[in-house]
Amino acid sequence: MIMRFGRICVLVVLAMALLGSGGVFAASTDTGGPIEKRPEGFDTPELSRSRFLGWIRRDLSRRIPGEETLIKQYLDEWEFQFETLTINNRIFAINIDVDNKYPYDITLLDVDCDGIYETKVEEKPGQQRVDMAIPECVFRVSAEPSR
Ligand SMILES: [Ca+2]
Repeated sequence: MIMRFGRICVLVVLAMALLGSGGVFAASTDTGGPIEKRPEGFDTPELSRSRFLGWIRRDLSRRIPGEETLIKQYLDEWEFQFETLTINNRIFAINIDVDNKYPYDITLLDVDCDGIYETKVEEKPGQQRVDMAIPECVFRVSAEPSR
């Protein structure tokens, strides 16, 4: 089991390295893409019913001094791949693949760290990539004393 898991991790990391960026946080151009807002939040994959594939650290330190983003990749119960993006133990975005091809097609974003993903960015082939800012709240969380 451990051997098999290790191989999956390596494959995932290799795939990410070969294909460059997944998700909207890596490469970017102009804003103004297909961003949809829904105050009550969009549906997110159910982590408890998903299969954990592995994790990677993506160095975003050019954009975030001293911080690394932890990315956990999963297969959901319908075999769609998705990944969660975490800084300071806060998941702030979920990238979802709906066509089994990189890059990820949909990003759900929680812009105020309340656990509700009220922002959806859906990218279609041929469109320019959307560059979303990382929510400020993921950095504030760590500065607050734990209660
Ligand atoms: Ca929110």
